[in-house]
Amino acid sequence: MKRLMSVLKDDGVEQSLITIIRTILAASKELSFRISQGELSGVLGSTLDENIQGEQQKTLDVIANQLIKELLAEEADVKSLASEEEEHIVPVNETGKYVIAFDPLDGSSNTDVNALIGTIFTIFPAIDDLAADDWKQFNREGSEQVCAGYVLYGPSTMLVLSTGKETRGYTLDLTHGGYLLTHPVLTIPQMTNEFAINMANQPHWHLQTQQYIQDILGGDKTYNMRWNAAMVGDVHRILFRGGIFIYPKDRRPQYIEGKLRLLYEAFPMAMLVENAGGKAIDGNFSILDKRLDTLHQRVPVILGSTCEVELYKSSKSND
Ligand code: FBP
Repeated sequence: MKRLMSVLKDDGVEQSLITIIRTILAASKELSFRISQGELSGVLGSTLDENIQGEQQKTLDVIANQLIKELLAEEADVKSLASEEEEHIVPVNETGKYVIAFDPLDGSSNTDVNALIGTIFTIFPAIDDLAADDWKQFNREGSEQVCAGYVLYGPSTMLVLSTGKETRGYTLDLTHGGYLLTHPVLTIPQMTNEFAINMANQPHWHLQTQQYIQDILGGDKTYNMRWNAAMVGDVHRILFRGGIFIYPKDRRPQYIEGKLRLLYEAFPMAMLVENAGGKAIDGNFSILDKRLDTLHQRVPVILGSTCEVELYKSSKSND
């Protein structure tokens, strides 16, 4: 099986971008090992601190953030970093060619129950005439990403990555510690009967989501539901067998623009899904056409099998 580095070279990916991807994945291998050790490695539990989102930080959130930040800070071609666990952007090298944003540990509520968690990342070309500490390095449209990926820490550790062409899947080979190409081209089926949403939030939903769920559960077609409470887990399933993932905006004050963050959750997942033949919208508009206005901005996320996303989009919405 082909190794990741040779696939990236064959895909014509620039050496400095390959080096940055390799660095992120070096962190993921250490995280994969520590996560697999669970209680034995002291990575479980919570800290007493809250992150910028007002969420209690898990020990793994802090460990993953520190590890990825430290390794990327040693790379000459990194200009700036942004992370779910950092309030402000982190300047690295004024002459760096790329800026990287990441969710160091997605699915935090799963860490202590041995369920699916992951690391999500996205890479943009740096803006030369802006300083490394200028947040406008990330004031970008989703379509400007040159690389998006996630690592899923599950029964096996898997990487899903796109550098602008196909979305490919790799499995971490524990015998030699490298990622091997196991899924050369991931393609999302157009049709599906599987949906993922946190049904507990139904009382707070707007009409569009109420209508869509009512229509699919009340129609002739039989649907099934799945919810991993970790976006990486739900998107992974959709990339492999189709489905629709919905985290809509709702009436709760903290979620009037949805829960998930545009920069380091929605943008990279939208690129991976759309390069696998799926669709990603905010309820009406393409997520990749959106521009980031604030670093930790939230956005409604509806993504997956194209026909189903279109069905959601066409659901009655004016309430
Ligand atoms: P973080 O764990 O990175 O904060 O991500 C948010 C998230 O855990 C997503 O991965 C997941 O889809 C969603 O929140 C689960 O939300 P809920 O707890 O409402 O089901």
